[in-house]
Amino acid sequence: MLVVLTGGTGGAKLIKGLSHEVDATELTIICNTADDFALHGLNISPDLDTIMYTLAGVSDSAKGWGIQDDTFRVLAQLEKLGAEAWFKLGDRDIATHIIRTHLLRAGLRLSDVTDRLRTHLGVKATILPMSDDEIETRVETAEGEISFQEYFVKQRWQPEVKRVFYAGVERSRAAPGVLEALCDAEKIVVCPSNPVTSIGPILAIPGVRNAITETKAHVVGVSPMIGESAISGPAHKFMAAQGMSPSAFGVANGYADFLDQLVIDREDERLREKIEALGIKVVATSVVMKTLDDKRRLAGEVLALFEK
Ligand code: GDP
Ligand code: FO1
Repeated sequence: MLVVLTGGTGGAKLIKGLSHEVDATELTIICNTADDFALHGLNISPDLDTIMYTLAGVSDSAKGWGIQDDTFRVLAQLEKLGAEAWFKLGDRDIATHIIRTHLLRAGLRLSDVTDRLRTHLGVKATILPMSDDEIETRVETAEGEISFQEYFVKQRWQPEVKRVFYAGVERSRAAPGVLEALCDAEKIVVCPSNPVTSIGPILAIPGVRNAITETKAHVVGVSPMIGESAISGPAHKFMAAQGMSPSAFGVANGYADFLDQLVIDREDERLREKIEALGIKVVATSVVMKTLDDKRRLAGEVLALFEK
């Protein structure tokens, strides 16, 4: 059993590669839901959908989110009717949010809804939301506190980040199957996802960090950083705001209690010694994934680490 911890866009790239290298039924994906929010009365789970669309082969891989070749006619009409249009919901994507909202209102848990949606899309891998409870990443900026999507999409991650917290996490519970998957896993991959806003919320759920620290599984991480910057997006800003070094070393330090190995970029080779001093073995390769070949190659290299 291979268990993967992920956010949305960066994690999806490696998961795409992994899905070509392992039997999908062997794959359990634990996905961040702290970016979830409601808009136009709809429950939107961007990371779950990115992973689900990726595995279904319908994702827009150029944008990293949404459905390929989607149209935006509903959004145009919403805007005409005075609704907010900063979050670009595609017409086909909206169908997912309508069904999710309907089923949640009917009393189903997010984990049940996710399982139903992925089955309809023909996805064989198990996709588990990290929790069925509401947990929301809140970003404190100089201008006040905002949601993650307001920071990331509406404000294009420009405001200075002072602090990040996960509202609701203390009283949350891991979704059914999450702790069991971590305890029973032979192999765990921590995707090159944002350590603060994607992996951070998963680890903050009571019991999760302990499960991944105590598991007998071999735990391998992939760095989302090269030098002092994220490969894409604002992870370095979030890491700095949380007092972490914005680098592969910062990632290693943040995961030091459970990580056995970290895959870093060759450009970060100089960090090897410092990371290995934390008790984490380092593998340096190219961690940039542009093409499907890149994704498969990196996934193959990660999987090979479990065989050694
Ligand atoms: P989000 O939920 O959309 O933010 O998705 P993730 O947290 O899963 O991914 C965001 C992270 O992916 C960013 O910190 C990026 O640096 C990282 N990332 C994006 N593309 C790549 C890539 O090609 N290789 C690696 N190693 N990391 C990447
Ligand atoms: N990201 C954007 O930068 N702009 C968008 O308009 C946008 C729309 C969108 C619609 C559905 C969806 O599932 C994701 C979407 N994203 C958009 C992705 C965005 O939510 C982030 O990449 C993730 O939340 C980060 O985890």
